[in-house]
Amino acid sequence: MYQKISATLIGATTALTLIGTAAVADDWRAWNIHSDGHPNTAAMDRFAELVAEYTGGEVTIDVFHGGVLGSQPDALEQVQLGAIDVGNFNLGPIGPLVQEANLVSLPFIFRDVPHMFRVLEGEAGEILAAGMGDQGILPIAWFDAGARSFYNNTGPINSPDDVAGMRIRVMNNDLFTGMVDAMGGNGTPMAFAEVYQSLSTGVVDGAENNFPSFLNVSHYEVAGYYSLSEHLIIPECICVNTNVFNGLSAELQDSVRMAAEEAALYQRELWAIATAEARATVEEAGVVVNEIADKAPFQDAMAPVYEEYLAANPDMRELVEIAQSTE
Ligand code: GTR
Repeated sequence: MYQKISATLIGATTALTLIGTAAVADDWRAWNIHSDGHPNTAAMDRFAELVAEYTGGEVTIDVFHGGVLGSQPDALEQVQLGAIDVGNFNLGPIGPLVQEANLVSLPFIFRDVPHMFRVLEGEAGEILAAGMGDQGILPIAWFDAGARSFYNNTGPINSPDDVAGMRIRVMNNDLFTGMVDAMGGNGTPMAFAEVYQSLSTGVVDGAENNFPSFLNVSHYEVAGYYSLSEHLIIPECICVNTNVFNGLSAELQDSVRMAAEEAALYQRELWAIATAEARATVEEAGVVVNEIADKAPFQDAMAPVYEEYLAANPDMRELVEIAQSTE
């Protein structure tokens, strides 16, 4: 009799444990703005596979590609609210939500991509990540997004004067409108999905992006001049809703972080290849790509952007100094 009861009890406990385990399994909705053929799409698919594998299926991810869950600024708000759990985000549009994130959106703040990664891996990166986590958008890995350069349908840009008078689409962040305005142009914030049509109908004269995105969304078909200004080197993240992430056990958090870091290493490998390939493809298609012999006038033109920004956000001075003094 005793044996029978305890066997029943053990059975019940096991069943409860199983139910308990099933109940904590998390299904995440993931946002990705890119479509097939873009390295970040492959990296997000890899992230989802690795998360399922490393968590033994306790966390699963449905990745919605092509921005179908909404524009980037909208999707970021959805992450803050928890309606979207995770995504691959550019830090540019995070600036209006998280002051610290604007560090990486200051034009010419980084010397090159390796410098950007060194800053992210140091003290400035820690402060930035903490600021993002506090606002509900927790970065768990960093992607390479190369450098952004101007492209347009009028002619090559060699100096800030060539930007003067041009209407240039920028991502949603006052720093970017200020950047174009400081060259005498007209910075126009607009959702990524609207840029192709706006270029083709002349609503804007140009935009700015890296080679893989310029190719992937076919902007090269409607903007035949790409000028290597490399004015912004902005990282991207795999970012998770902070509460969703903190709600996981420590073990599951480690597994998800491990998956994100591995997916990011994969993304960086793909990125280098995709950048070279995309440049070759658009050049073959007839896009005129020009180097800019002297970028100093562009950097000089940014002095008022920094002055105005730091006057309005004095708390950011220290972070900017840490980044600039990072070797
Ligand atoms: C891409 C970036 C996207 C988006 C886009 C844009 O390079 O990967 O997240 O920010 O640029 O210009 O809106």
